[in-house]
Amino acid sequence: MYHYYNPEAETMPVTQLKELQAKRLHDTVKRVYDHVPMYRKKFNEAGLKPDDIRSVDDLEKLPFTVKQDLRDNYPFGLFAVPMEEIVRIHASSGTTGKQTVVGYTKNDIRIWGEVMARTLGAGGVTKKDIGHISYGYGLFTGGLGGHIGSETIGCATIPASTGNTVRQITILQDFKPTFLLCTPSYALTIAEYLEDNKIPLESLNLKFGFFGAEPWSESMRAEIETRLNLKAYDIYGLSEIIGPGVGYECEDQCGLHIAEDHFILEIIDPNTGKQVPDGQRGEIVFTCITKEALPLIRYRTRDIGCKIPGLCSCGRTCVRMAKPSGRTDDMLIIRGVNVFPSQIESVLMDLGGIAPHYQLVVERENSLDRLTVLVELTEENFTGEVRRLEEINKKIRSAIESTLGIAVTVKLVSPKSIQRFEGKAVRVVDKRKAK
Ligand code: DLL
Repeated sequence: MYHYYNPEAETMPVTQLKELQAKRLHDTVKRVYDHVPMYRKKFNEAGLKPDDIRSVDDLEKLPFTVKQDLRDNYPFGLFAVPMEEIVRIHASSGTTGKQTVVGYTKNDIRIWGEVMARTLGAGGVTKKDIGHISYGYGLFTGGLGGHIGSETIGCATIPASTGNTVRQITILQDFKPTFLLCTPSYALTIAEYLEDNKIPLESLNLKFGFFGAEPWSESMRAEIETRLNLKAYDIYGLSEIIGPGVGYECEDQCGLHIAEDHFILEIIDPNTGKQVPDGQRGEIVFTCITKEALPLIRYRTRDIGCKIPGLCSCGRTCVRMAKPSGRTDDMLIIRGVNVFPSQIESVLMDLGGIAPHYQLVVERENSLDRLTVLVELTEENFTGEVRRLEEINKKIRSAIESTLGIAVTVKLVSPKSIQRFEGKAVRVVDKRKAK
């Protein structure tokens, strides 16, 4: 039996969903045209009036929005409502430039609660469950996003936030939450702490975990499910669109279901800007069709993903998206070859016997790029026996090289020597950029 928080919205007949999207899209386009100078200018330049947008197929006529637009209008220039309607502000730090600021009206917060309740509900959470939220509370949307979803369902909700793993584990043992929200890398840190301190999993009561905010592989999912004895769901979102709650998995764990009555998904070729056929990878683009404060039109996320053709057996009628494989700006180009950290993660996890902690270091030597993969050994493999270590190194190197098609250097490092993260993990150190 599948679970739904809002079966009416989630299983709405496709034709009805398309009509609803068309109406909401038209209304949103009109609203931004009337209230956001940047959009009025962009639409005028494209010779477009809101009434030209009558169906979802008209979406392609509209100009894109990019992160630079948010920066150019920092902090509040893209808000479509007066400041007195805003009840919340979040921001995402980003690695370069000014932070991206996002705002919410009362109704936006309600919608956020709704889509996050769908996310948790799809995994089987009911009001009898107890939620432990270990995403950061603050300007980052993870903590408060998880929080509102859990409270909207009616769960007892623990705002643990990040950090202090010892304290987190005491809470997990004493308050017995049944579900956990954090980044997949922090879930591993918790698992590691339990193992190192011989804390039995039976002293916890976790049934499900909702992990996201960074890319993670299927093999990483299997690792977390075993080591924490829970069902691990992927959750996807970004502050510019609403935060977590944009895409979520059902019990079949076969793709992220997009809350399409609120966000329209397109996959485009990042070079041409044209939509690509379902099943083909490209850049993920979202249009908000119910947001009031910051309804972004065709926002280019820089994430790479694809639509999964066909409907899911859970009965949800919305489109599904495959796990994002990375970001266009995380993609490393090494000697002309495109490399995503997630590809290397999959290779490492599939080999087994290696700790799920790794880091990629890219350097440039005599104008040649060099990729070094730091791989952490497990205690069992850390024997100090040179021949054994050489064998492991060779096995990893040839597995990575046959996947990527480029030469790499593998450096085995001792257990627990790679930095652990409480929030999003930093997997790549690109020393070429510093020069
Ligand atoms: O990370 C929102 C979030 C919080 C999502 C908690 C899920 C859970 P930002 O800080 O704005 O918002 O970062 C958004 O994170 O464009 C992706 O590159 C990445 N990302 C988020 N979820 C996933 C995921 C939050 N499930 C950026 N898989 C996005 C892969 C993800 N990447």
